[in-house]
Amino acid sequence: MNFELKNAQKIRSQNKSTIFDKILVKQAPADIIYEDELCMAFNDIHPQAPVHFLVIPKTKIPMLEKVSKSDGQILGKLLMVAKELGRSRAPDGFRLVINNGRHGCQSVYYLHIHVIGGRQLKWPPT
Ligand code: D5M
Repeated sequence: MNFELKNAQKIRSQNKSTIFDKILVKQAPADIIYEDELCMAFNDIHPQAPVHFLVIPKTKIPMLEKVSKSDGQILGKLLMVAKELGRSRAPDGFRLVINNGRHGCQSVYYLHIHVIGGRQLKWPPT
């Protein structure tokens, strides 16, 4: 069982501060590849492919199922940034993943889009 799967099995408070809260305010190190007033992208510490980075909003949302109608604009923004960075870093194609909750294998309760590429990916994901 890998680190993320093990972590995803733990029951946790969705309001607790996460490592991504700390990365956002530069209290924890990260390999930041993009930042603007609404979002940030940084390389995943446990990459699953040659290209594997995360895109997060600057306003905290713990998980996808907690988004509300008013979050539509930031969700669109995250997708646009993921698309732009994905296209330039993995020109042969890439995949976006949002893990949600325990069965979704979410280990960090701060909404993030995984962007994975740089090799042939398989389908279906298990
Ligand atoms: O994915 C959470 C992801 O976050 C997982 O792929 C590892 C990554 N992670 C955890 N800590 C860090 C730091 N400090 N820097 C960069 N990446 C990190 P999930 O979808 O919640 O399972």
